[in-house]
Amino acid sequence: MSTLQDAPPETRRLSLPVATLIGLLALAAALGVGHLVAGFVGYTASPFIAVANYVIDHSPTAVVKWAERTLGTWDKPVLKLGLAVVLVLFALLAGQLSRRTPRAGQVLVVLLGAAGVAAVYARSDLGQVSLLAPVAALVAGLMVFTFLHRRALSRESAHQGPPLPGESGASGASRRKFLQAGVGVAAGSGLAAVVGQVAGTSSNAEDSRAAVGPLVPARTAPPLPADADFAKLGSPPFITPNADFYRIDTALVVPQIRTEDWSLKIHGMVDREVTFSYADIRNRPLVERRVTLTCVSNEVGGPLISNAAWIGVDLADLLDEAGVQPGAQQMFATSVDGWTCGTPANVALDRTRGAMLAIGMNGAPLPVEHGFPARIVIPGLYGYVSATKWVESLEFTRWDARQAYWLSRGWAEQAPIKTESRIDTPSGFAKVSAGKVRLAGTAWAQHTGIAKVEVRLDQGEWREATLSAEVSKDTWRMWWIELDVPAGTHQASVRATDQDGYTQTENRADPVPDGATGWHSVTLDAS
Ligand SMILES: Nc1nc2c(c(=O)[nH]1)N[C@H]1C(S)=C(S)[C@@H](COP(=O)(O)O)O[C@H]1N2
Ligand SMILES: [Mo]
Repeated sequence: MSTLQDAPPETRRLSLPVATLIGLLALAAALGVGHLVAGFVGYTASPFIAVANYVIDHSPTAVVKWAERTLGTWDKPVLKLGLAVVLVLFALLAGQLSRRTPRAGQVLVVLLGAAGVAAVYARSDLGQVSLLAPVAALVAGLMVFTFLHRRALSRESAHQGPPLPGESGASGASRRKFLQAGVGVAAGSGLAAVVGQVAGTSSNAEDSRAAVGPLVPARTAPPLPADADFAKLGSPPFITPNADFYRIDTALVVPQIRTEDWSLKIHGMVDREVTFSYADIRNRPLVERRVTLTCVSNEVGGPLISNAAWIGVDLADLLDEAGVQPGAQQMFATSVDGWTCGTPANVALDRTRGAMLAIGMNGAPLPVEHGFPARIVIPGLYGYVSATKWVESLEFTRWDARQAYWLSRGWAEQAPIKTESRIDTPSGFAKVSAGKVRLAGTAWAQHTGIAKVEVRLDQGEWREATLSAEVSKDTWRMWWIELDVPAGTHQASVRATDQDGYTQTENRADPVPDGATGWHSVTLDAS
C-alpha cells in the first residue's frame, strides 16, 4: 500500500486497542504453537509449563512450602493463573511500547521466548529435541507480532494519512484485512494448542495402568482387626481410600509413564550395576505392607498424613543383587521428572525396616499421581527423604557428593517422622452441648509405635484415651475419649507417648527444617 511509504512518520501510530490486540495475539500464537510442538516432542517442553516448572524449582523454600500449606492441591492451578496474568501483562506492554515501530515489542517477544527456551534447556529430563517447542513458540510469536504490526500500521496510515486521489475505500479494506488476519491468528493458535494438548496427553499412563491387571501379593498383610479404627466415632478410617490420600509433589504435569517405558537402575557405589524392568518387578513374589506416609510440611493438626496397604517387593532384595558397598552413605533417588531424594543408606538396606519398591496401593496398581509405575516407600521417614514417586534411578553415594531437592533448599538431611497426634472430632470451634463430649483422633510414631494418648481440658488433668488395636508399628493409631465439658469456651489438647517412652513436647516448632512439634488443641464452645 503506497500510503505506508508516503505518510509522514508522526501520523503512523497505532491506536491503543489495536496495539494491545497485537501483543495478545502474538502471545496466543507463541503459546499455541509451543504447546502444539510440545505435544509431539514432550509435553513438559511446552514453554508455559516449562517456565512454571522453573518457577517452582527456583522459588525460595519458604514460598513453596507456604503455597503447599495454604493452597493445598490448588497451589499449581494458582501458579499457572499467576503466570498467565504476568504473560498477559507483558503482551499488553509489548503492544503499548510498539505504537510507532515494532522494535520494542519485538525485543520483548524475543526476551519472553528466550525465557521459554532457557526453562526447557535447564531441565535435565528433557532431550535436545524438546527445545523445538520453545524455539517454535519464539519464532511464531515474533512472526505474528511483526506481521500484524505491519498490517495494522498500513491500515492506520491509510486511515490517518492524507487522502490520496482515488483511495477512498482503502481504509475500510485494510481494516477488514487486519481483522481477518487477527481472527485467523486467534483461531489458529487455539487449534494448535488443542492439537498439542491431545497429542501430548494421549500417551497417557492410564491405559497402561489399566492393562496391569490385578496385583495379587504372595504375602498379604494380615487381616485387619475390627477395632483398627474408630471411624464411627469420628476418627479417620484406618486405610485411606486412594482418592482421599494426601498428595504432595513438585510435578506441575503428572509424569505419564507406561510400564514398558519404565525401568529402575541401581548404580553408584555398588558391585554390579543392575536394571529392573516393570515385568521383572511384577513377576516377583509380591508382598503387601501397611505403612502410614507423612509429609514434613504437615503443621500440628494438619492433613498431610495418610495410610495405605502397599504392594511391591522388598527394596533390600533389589539392593542385595547390586551389592551396595560399605562406604555408601546415602541412597540418592531420582524420579523421571528430575526430583531427587536422599535416604540414609543404612535405613534403605535395613531388612527389618521393611522398605519397599511399591507398584500397588490398596489393591490397585499405583494411581498415576502417586507414582505409577513404581515408587519407594520406607516406614518411619518423612516423604521428602524416602518416598520417591515415578522413581527411575537409585544411586549409592556419599552425602557430600549429591544434594537432594529439599536438602539444597534448607531441609534436614536426617528426617525421621516425629511422634505426633491430632484431634479429628470435634473440629475446631465446634458448638457442642455441655456435658459428656466425645473426642476422637489419630496418633502416629511410625517404626516406633504409639504407647499412650492423653487428652485434657484447659489446664486440667491429662486423661488416657482408648487406643485402637495396634495393626503395626509403621501405621497410625486411632483414639477416643469422653470428657465432661462445662458450659463455656474450653480448649481440649492431645499428646501422645511412643513406645520408646518419649512424650510429645508442648514446644511449638515450625515444619522447617525437620518437622513440626507441639500439642494439637481445639476450641470447644459448649452451651
Ligand atoms: N517424584 C517425586 N516424588 C515425591 C515428591 C516429589 O515432589 N516428586 N514429594 C515427596 C513428598 S515431600 C512426599 S510427602 C510424598 C507424598 O507422597 P504422596 O503424594 O503419594 O502422598 O512423596 C514424595 N515423593
Ligand atoms: Mo513431603
